[in-house]
Amino acid sequence: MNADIKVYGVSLIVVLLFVSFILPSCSAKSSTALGSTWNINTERLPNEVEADSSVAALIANYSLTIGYDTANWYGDQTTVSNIYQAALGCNDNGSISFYIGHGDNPWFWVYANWWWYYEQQYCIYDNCGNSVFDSEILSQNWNGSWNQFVFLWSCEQGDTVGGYQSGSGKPYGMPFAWLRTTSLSANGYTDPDSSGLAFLGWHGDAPYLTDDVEANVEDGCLKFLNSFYFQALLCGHNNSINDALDKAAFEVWHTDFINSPLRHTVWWPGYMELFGDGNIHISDYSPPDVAVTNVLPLKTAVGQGYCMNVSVTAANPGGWNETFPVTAYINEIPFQTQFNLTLTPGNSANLTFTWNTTGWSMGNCSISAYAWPVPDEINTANNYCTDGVVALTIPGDIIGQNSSFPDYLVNGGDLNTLLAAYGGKLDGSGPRPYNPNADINNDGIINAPDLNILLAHYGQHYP
Ligand SMILES: [Ca+2]
Ligand SMILES: [Ca+2]
Ligand SMILES: [Ca+2]
Repeated sequence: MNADIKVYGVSLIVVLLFVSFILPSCSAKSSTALGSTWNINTERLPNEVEADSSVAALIANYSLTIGYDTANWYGDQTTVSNIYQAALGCNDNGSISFYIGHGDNPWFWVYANWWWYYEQQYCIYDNCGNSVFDSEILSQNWNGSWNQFVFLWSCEQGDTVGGYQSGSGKPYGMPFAWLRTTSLSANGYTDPDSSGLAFLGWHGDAPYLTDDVEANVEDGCLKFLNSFYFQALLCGHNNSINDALDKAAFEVWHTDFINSPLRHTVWWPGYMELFGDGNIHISDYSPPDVAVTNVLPLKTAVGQGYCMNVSVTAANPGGWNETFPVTAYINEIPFQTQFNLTLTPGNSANLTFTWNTTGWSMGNCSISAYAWPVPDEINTANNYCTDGVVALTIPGDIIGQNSSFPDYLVNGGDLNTLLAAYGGKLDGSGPRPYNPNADINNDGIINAPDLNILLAHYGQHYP
């Protein structure tokens, strides 16, 4: 009796440990990344295991970031039982699974209904090389929940959705085994069904990630997978599976998925197949992201010692409320920072910066602005924006002889330009159109003070 209680107690603890590892919360989806190192041709491809392992780690990282219950079972932990767990979606509805390793589709003689049938089944392998067949996965207790999205990077596992053998009636096919349905669109990319489920696999041979399926791109498949999961998981709010396939293919091979080497068989005999519904999103996550989308100097000429305004558009294309500083630069030297700009997701704001040119040297200047990165921001390429060249020149030089751009000379052309704008107001209420260059003292109106400044410098030039 005591022994029974102990055994029961130990197994309860084991069950609790197991459950708490897999299921910290009942509602969360699970993400599993598996990979078998068995029989990888490391003589020819010495970096393959490292590449495969890095993809599993990357998927696990992204999955954690977006709130999946995550297990990275690459290598040793790609056991038969963990493959079953992954194929069950760890009992979490809407889960995702990834496996990389060898796959096969052997034929068997099967005796059923008083007859022998020659039938094909599909299998992948655990880390020791033990096969795990479609029919074995299907014989597990499913418990009523399963995966939403499965990606098996293995030979042959995308040959067919599967179903029941016409002879023996035995179930077959990995999409069937992992998604528990046989009614998946055979082309989930161009003809997505509305099942809410998707399966990616290889029809025929799958390349190693460090094989080059196209001449000019080294490790293209590795780069593709990295990019695909980045788009599908970390930017999943904006990207369906189809979007992620296209964006990843574009990043690696500069074409969409359907025209990429994953589908075009010039270099590689196999091709990738998407079954089911390419329109699903496997994540609703948008990473934190801030940006400067526009920089607009409001003049092309500013007289030395006077001020000019720069309009900067800052944006929040990410998925979170953000508060961040924006700095404006002349010739990459900061001249003003605005702190505590707060933007909600998808919104932008126009900021006005004022550059006081006192103490700056004359010459053509570039204008730029920078949104300081927020925590966990990934895309910092859009944080910096530069646009426009401004002449820091003699006060009164507002136009060139043969060009609208100032020429560092104050003469009749400048005077005429100012007079043509005389009375113009920034708010548009003046009798003449407002010419920002002619508003030398930057007070919003072109009038006597501006004219007097010009006249005081009339005839001057630089150098
Ligand atoms: Ca950014
Ligand atoms: Ca001039
Ligand atoms: Ca003025």
